[in-house]
Amino acid sequence: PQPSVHSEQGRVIASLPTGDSVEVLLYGATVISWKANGRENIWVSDAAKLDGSKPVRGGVPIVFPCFGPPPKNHATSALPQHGFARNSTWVYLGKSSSESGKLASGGDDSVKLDFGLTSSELSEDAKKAWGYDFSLVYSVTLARDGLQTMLNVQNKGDKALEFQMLLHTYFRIDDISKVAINGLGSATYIDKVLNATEHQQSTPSLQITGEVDRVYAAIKQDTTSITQDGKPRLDVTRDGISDSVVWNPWIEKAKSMGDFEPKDGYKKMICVEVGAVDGWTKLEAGETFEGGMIVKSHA
Ligand code: TA6
Repeated sequence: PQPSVHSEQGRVIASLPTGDSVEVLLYGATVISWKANGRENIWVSDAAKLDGSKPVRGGVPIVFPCFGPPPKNHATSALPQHGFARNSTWVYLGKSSSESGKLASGGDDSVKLDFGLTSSELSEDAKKAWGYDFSLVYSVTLARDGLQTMLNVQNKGDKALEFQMLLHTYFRIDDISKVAINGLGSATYIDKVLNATEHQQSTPSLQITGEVDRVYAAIKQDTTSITQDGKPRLDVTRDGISDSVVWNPWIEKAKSMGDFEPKDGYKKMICVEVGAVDGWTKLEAGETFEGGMIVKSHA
């Protein structure tokens, strides 16, 4: 049997003969579910808006062209936090087998879904706030026990542009107190909980025992692993990008977000986000960038 893909009320759902599946909202091209060996790997808040009224709290929001609150006196200054990609409606461009994907061997054990967003499809506000001519193609490849998402950015204009990008993934885990994040040992990071001071991670493994909001830059090892009870759970490999953010809002921040439900949901999620957020990536006229993640789910 072949993979199956169908679209319904603003979302595209793909599934494999194994039962693995992925669901993508056209709003933000936001992955809102990825099931592998019968288990949901993506956390979405019970109060997440899925109607396009605000970015999804959970899933894999696409951060572009700026990460966090935009800087002052910059081309992105008038944009909302994390830019416009996650609150724009994307176009489903179609499916293909994914010979090209690094993740899968193609054939009937994988399927690639493509989504597009160009400057002409932006809201008037976003166009006014960031007047560049660009084309984004976001590919979501579902394979057995694996998910790959890649963002392709093309500068379609005649002047250089610069951007940041990040896949803001909310992974679902059983119990945050039994989770460790490995592969970031000895990397330096900006700690946004300690007013953006720079630190070096001393231990090879990071446990989450309170609010964590760290931006790791230029990480040497390309894979960051999430373990549960000391066993491998999710391996996140960066492809074409070398920065990562680790975020858990913990109790107070979870309380302060109206669309974060249940309030103790911070115990069931961990954001391990991959991107290019340390400084800005510059694209000359006509140039293209591609970066993303390959995630493996362990049974
Ligand atoms: O990825 C971490 C972060 O930048 C945090 O600082 C927090 O702001 C989080 O993103 C969520 O941002 P949002 O705009 O989705 O509420």
